[in-house]
Amino acid sequence: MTDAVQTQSSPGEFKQRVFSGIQPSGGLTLGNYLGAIKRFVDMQENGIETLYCVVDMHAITVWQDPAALRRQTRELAAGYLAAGLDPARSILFNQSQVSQHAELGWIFNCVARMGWMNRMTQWKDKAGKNAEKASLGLFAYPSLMAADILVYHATHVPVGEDQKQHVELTRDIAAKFNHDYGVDFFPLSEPVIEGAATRVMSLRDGSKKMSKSDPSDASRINMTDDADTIAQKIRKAKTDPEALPGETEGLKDRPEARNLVNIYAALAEQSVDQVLAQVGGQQFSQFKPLLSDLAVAKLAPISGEMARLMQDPAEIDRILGQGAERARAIAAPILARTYEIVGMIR
Ligand code: AQP
Repeated sequence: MTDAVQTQSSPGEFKQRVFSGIQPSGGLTLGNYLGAIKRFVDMQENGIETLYCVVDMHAITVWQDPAALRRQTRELAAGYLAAGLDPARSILFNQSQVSQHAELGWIFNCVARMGWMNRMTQWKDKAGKNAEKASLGLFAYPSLMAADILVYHATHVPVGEDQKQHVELTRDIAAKFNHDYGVDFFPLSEPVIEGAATRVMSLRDGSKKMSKSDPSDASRINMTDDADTIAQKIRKAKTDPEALPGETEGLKDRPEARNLVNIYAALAEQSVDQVLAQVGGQQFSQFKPLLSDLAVAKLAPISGEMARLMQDPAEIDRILGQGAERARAIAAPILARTYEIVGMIR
């Protein structure tokens, strides 16, 4: 399908290609939408080649009930489609259908260093004090993520702020591989972290990221929440007693207020300054209903479409299968060349 795969060149000479993924480790949140999917759609509209993956192999680094994993994989694919990703223009697939990810992941396990993995914030957050009991997969997660990106020689990776460190590690792995084998084979991929909501915070705690696996459902807005639930969660969102400031500077040291304004700005596609010019001086009792109305107006069409798509799981599976075939056509020659560089007889 592609004639653009480059198997030898210096990092600067790679064709622009975008790759990103989301784990089907729960339902999609507003954080995933604003920090990732909305950006995925923007990049698709820019005419660059785009691959978007449901990273099911990452999801099982923590326990997933098999039936729930299947449902969440389809629901995430439905979220991609409902938000505007077009399978004719973007390659949409689930990771486990393209075995090249796991194969390159193994090679990168042998390139990456234990110390690098140990320094990953997500590893420390997720394994915490129970590192001894965490899966080996959770520890090696960033190495598989590097393979996800580099098996396509992707040059750009749209992600939320929390994934920046993993994309930087991907660059380190690419650079070490290139150095160790004396090649300029893998590009140094760039994270693309843009927009007003690159880090959407929990509605219950402005110092914690909004996350699909947070035990508190009230901490997040799920893409499948109905209008009443969204309004209720925003009404109960933690705030402070002050009125909203007129300028961005006034949000300093007010994490909860900053979070709600950032969410508003991202949904309204305005800058934080523009939003504050309109709502500065308002109490939260005035601002929260505005935010609810906006969130419902933006999210309801997406959740409605997700529900419609979920009624035909066979069609979702067909789209993922077709995407996987196109993804394999790009990944296979890059992996084959990698094996050759490493010295494997094929
Ligand atoms: N709160 C967030 N704000 C902005 N962006 C976010 N992303 C996740 N949460 C936020 C972005 O969504 C993409 C997919 O993330 P992921 O599913 O691969 O893993 P994650 O970052 O660990 O997301 P979650 O929701 O917190 O999942 P769990 O709870 O399973 O760990 C990434 O681009 C991420 O930056």
